Amino acid sequence: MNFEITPNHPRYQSILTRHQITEGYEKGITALAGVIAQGRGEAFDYLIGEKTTPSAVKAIEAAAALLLLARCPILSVNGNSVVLSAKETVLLSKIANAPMEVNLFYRTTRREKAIKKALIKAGGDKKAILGVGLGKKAVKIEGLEHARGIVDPQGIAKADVVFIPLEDGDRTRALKKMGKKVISIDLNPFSRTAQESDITIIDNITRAMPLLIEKVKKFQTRALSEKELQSILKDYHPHKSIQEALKEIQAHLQKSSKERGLP
Ligand code: PTJ
Repeated sequence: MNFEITPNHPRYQSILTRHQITEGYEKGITALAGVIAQGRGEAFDYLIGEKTTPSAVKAIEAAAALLLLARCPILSVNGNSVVLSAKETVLLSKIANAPMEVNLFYRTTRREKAIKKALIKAGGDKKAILGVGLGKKAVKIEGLEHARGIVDPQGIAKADVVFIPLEDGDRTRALKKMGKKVISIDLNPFSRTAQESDITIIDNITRAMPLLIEKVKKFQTRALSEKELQSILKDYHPHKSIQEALKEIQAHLQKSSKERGLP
């Protein structure tokens, strides 16, 4: 599909993102439902004000601390996250020493392979990409029917911390039931994923990933101790963070109404 738009277009970023998702669909990377998911995300991004809010920054800091404290972290990758953040996912995987696992809601062998290829193209090491062509090696997550519950025994199955950008609620709940800590990125503060994760980053993946990388690097450069990382985590409360995000949305809507002269 032809894509002709210049960065001076007022909706450049949004149109570029939409293009990445639809192009991802044409290449067999993104699921058709991923196009809808992006639209849903965008609607919430409008409400948030299309910026990373203070509560999201706090959640990102807590996520960076948890990733560094993890014994066995893993980054779950799906069709949407890879087209929007392949390079960042690969970089985060390298610096946080967390392999990537292709874990799909709409799983097909073709999509698994296409996503792996996109991660390799973005600089990913083949050996750090799990969850592809598992066959009989696959482990089932209890409580999730057919393909949705398939995980890699060397990846999500044995991880203690699972990073799940743009996930569906059932899988978040199932991972929690398995005793794992879950970090999610989701623009919708009302989604079950957002409500049930240990850390919920209510922000656009395109803004949150670079910030998360920056925080991980900062904590590593400062050589934060386990105790210091634990104290960052202790300062974060998932439900309080969601409440703050809702207040930020309210404040943004009130400000926007005022600016437009609405009562
Ligand atoms: O690639 P697959 O087969 O694993 O499928 C991926 C999708 C995303 C289609 C699948 O997991 C799905 O259907 O997810 P949901 O239930 O639509 O949830 C996706 C969530 O991500 C929604 O709550 C959206 O608001 C949110 N979201 C969408 N785009 C973004 C986003 N959050 C952050 N940044 C975005 N760009």
